[in-house]
Amino acid sequence: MPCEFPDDPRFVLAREVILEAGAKALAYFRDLSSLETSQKLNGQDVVSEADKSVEALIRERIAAAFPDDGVLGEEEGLSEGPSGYLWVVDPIDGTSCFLHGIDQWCISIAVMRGTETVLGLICQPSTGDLFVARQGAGAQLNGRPMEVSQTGRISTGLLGVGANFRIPLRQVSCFVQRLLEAGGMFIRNGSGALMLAQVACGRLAGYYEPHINAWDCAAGLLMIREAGGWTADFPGEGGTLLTGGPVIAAAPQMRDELLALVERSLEDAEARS
Ligand code: LIP
Repeated sequence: MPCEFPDDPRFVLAREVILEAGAKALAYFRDLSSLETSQKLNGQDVVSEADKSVEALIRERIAAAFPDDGVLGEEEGLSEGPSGYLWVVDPIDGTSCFLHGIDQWCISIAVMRGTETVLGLICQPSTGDLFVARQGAGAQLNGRPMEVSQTGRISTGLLGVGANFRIPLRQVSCFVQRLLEAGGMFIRNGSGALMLAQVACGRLAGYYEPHINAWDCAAGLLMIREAGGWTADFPGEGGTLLTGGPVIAAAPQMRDELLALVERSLEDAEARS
């Protein structure tokens, strides 16, 4: 498949690196028995040598080609650079599925120039899907233009919902209740990046997670905007790239319905606290 944006040297490198990193991650995925893991927040928030090794590879390739660029990675954090470009990297997004042998995981790479995300790439090695976007130049899935759903509504579309232990659990349970009461349905696979990519290509009608990290969502949010979708500001009021924040994204016809459900569910959660 030809390079989608061959005139952008950072995109050309990012594309080469995400495919190389995907092959490395897939090799680990096919032999999980000897993989060393360790807990972060709790038993549901685990990191493995695969995450660390894949991020190290990505960082090495970026440093060799663009030594003055900064990198923000899930496992090694922020390395600043003087160029004004920042690479935002999740080496394996959907670590939980990955470690349980379920193929719902991906690699996510975004490139920011100043405060703007200008490139986004998400690769799902188990299916071979490569989602890409460049600011102002559209979004593509496997080399073909992609666009958000034109018909999905809360009562007919499928919504991605993220859940984690970084926020009060009521925020998730209250949202799911509101969604089901409105006739909607959700899936959760533990990979915010992959769910956002599925919104960008029209498979999901939208995505909500009360808290997500920049490395999970930067690439996917650009794709959704370039594919004609709506995204709430990230990380939102009071948040930073390092703290993260809520993520809300939808096909344009779904925006108002989804926003109303989010706002009402947060009121419900507050009332139960
Ligand atoms: C995951 C995110 C997901 C969130 C999970 C986890 P990881 O990232 O993509 O949205 O719900 O708690 O943070 O840890 O698999 O890279």
